[in-house]
Amino acid sequence: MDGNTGIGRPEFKNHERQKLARGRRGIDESAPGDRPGDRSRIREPRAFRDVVAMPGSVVTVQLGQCGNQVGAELFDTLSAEIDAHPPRDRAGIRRAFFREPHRDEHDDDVSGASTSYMAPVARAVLIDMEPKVVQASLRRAKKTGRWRYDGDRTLAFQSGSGNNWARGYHTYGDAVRHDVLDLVAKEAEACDHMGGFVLMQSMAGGTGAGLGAYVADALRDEYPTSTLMNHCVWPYESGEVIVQAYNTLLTLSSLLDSSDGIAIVQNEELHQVSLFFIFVWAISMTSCFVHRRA
Ligand SMILES: Nc1nc2c(ncn2[C@@H]2O[C@H](COP(=O)(O)OP(=O)(O)OP(=O)(O)O)[C@@H](O)[C@H]2O)c(=O)[nH]1
Ligand SMILES: [Mg+2]
Repeated sequence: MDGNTGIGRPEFKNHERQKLARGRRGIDESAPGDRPGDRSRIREPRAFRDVVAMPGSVVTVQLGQCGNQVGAELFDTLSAEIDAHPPRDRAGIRRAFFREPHRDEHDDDVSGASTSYMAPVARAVLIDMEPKVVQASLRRAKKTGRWRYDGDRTLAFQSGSGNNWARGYHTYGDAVRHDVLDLVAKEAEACDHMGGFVLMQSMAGGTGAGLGAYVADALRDEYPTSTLMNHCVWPYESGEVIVQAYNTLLTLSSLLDSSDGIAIVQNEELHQVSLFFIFVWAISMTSCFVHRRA
């Protein structure tokens, strides 16, 4: 006790002081035989351990309109990042998200002529029940001239899931399971060291949300030890799909069982960022893309 002020200061016995000091240094008290200064017992922060556990290549699966549009934007940004980095750092990013095309690989251009096309290929599988978004993503990537998608890693049908989560999960899920796993396996086999999967999808539609949840379950079954991350777009609070609240809830509850981590991006917040930071006043799903190139 401080005799002058009367303000209480806790008094510690010697062994209590040592215990406190060890606690501050992060030494695990519960482990037997620890000694002060024994650095092997200092706890490693969990987040860092998780990050270094995923150093290999990443296979991205883009699902539905949103997943395909956001995925194309991701690869475009990554390819710009590669150019912006010093040469010694480029190889790491490139190897993680892109693969080299085969020497004899050719690509038919719009005019039908076969041209040698040696741009890096995104390690991606593109899935949508409507063909137009997948086709637009392929064209858009090719137009950049810096990277491209592999046209053989796409799966599209003629009609979407109509914002019906159950249709995406149960009807299309069972129907396309084999094809999806086959495409993903081909892309995974093209990696020297596969670090894990990233699924990109919205939570409000039928394909990205419903089929996306099904694909996450299927990948968890097929690759039980691989890291599986989901990048999900949370819908606007109102004014979009009438069943968006149900679709979002169903997606979240399904991904909680299968995914190792869910990164959620809210459309409301994206809207604010576009408005106040990059000054896009008439926002559409392609505004940011147009703005960056303006
Ligand atoms: N941020 C962002 N959100 C998008 C984009 N495209 C669609 N969305 C959002 O995605 C939700 C609708 O999901 P879609 O991806 O269009 O639906 P889908 O997965 O194709 O499913 P179906 O069309 O029902 O087969 C809505 O909340 C949209 O706001 C995009 O490019 N960017
Ligand atoms: Mg759609």
